[in-house]
Amino acid sequence: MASAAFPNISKIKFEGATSRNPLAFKHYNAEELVEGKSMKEHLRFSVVYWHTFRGRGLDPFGAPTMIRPWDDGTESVKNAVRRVRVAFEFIEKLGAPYYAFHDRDVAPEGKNLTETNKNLDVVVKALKEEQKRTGIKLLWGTASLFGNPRYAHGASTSPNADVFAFACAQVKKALEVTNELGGEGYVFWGGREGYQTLLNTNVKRELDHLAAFLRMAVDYKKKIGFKGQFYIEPKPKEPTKHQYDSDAAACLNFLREYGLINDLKLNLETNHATLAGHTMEHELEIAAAAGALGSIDANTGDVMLGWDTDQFPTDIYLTTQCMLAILKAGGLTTGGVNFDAKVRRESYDPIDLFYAHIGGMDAFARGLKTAAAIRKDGRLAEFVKERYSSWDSGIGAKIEAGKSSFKELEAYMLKKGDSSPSPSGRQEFLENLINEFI
Ligand code: XLS
Ligand code: NI
Ligand code: NI
Repeated sequence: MASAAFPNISKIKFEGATSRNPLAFKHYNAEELVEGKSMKEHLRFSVVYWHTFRGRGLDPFGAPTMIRPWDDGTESVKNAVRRVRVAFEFIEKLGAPYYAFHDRDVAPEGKNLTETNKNLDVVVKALKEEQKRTGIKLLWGTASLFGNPRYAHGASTSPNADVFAFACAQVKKALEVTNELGGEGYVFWGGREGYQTLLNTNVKRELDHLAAFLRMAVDYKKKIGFKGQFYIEPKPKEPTKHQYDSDAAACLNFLREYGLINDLKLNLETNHATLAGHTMEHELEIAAAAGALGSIDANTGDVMLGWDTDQFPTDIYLTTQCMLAILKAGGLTTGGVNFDAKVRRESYDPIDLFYAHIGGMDAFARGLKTAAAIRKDGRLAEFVKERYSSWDSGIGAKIEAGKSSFKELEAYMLKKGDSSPSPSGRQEFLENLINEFI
């Protein structure tokens, strides 16, 4: 490496809960075992290229505030390659095992697709070298099908068949590159797959096209022998008024309707859940119930603001609930805790990138430990089990086994006269129980 971008920062270490060093982990201790597995394996932390290395603090009201000393401000391939070295210096010092990127985050577009692909190849070579040098792996790759003006009306849901074709060509290349880099997954986030107004939109045709696009991606994945997991990332709005992949349930329904349910799992993002009017735990539970919990984009919104603020997660109550749901579902297998989060526009020093990620990692480590303690205690799970105990034997077990009928249940109730009383839900008792551990 030429010269270090973060010369005053050395590898971030675990110093324990009593440390007052802002550049140390207080809770994330990579090798510490929780439920028999290391924290590193449980959490599979990942740093995103787009916010962390391309975010410049631009907003609709003002110019970039994050002027990075290593960035010469040009869209050259040379600058892009230099940025790769910086990114890996950062991720290595942080100690995150994974990263994620969009094709257009890492390499600039050329004047046509051929040139764009060539630019990407040059940067991918550098990414590969850095992966090899550091042992950092690619959690997932993806393609930006929303940034270029050609995608203003959508990519696979564009009314223009040529735009659809371009998106397919772009994803073909992104899949090849992800495969080349040993990526463990590939994400489809429907950047502009939705509509601004129904007045100009043929919803049925657009949904059919989205499915056709995903089907071709699944075929191509098999063709090139890419073994990574495919994910679809729900989000209800932003940038379009309505995004087709609006929440976990909508995505699952779409995947089932088009016969894709075995090919894609879900990549759930906290701020997208809240934009959809759900909690993240809700989205995790819905995905897990369908056997489709894949990966998470860890961030948080602001309860006072109705948009995708993509803040770093620091709320321990939130991370505890996420980890309770994730542990219950058997953990993140191919997925990870991917920080799809950005520092605030006002936090423009490079060191803020460290503070942000350290805080997010610590918050999730704490959530993991707390969730494991709640599970070890067992009272919460026992309560839920007991609440459904009428289904474990007798008439309940018969219904669950699919061996009853309206006729039998009528006879049962006529004989009994009324249902047995249902015990209290004990919400407050359970909320207090959780707080015993936080
Ligand atoms: C945007 C999405 C995006 C995806 C990757 O809101 O979260 O960043 O994670 O395309
Ligand atoms: Ni995301
Ligand atoms: Ni987002």
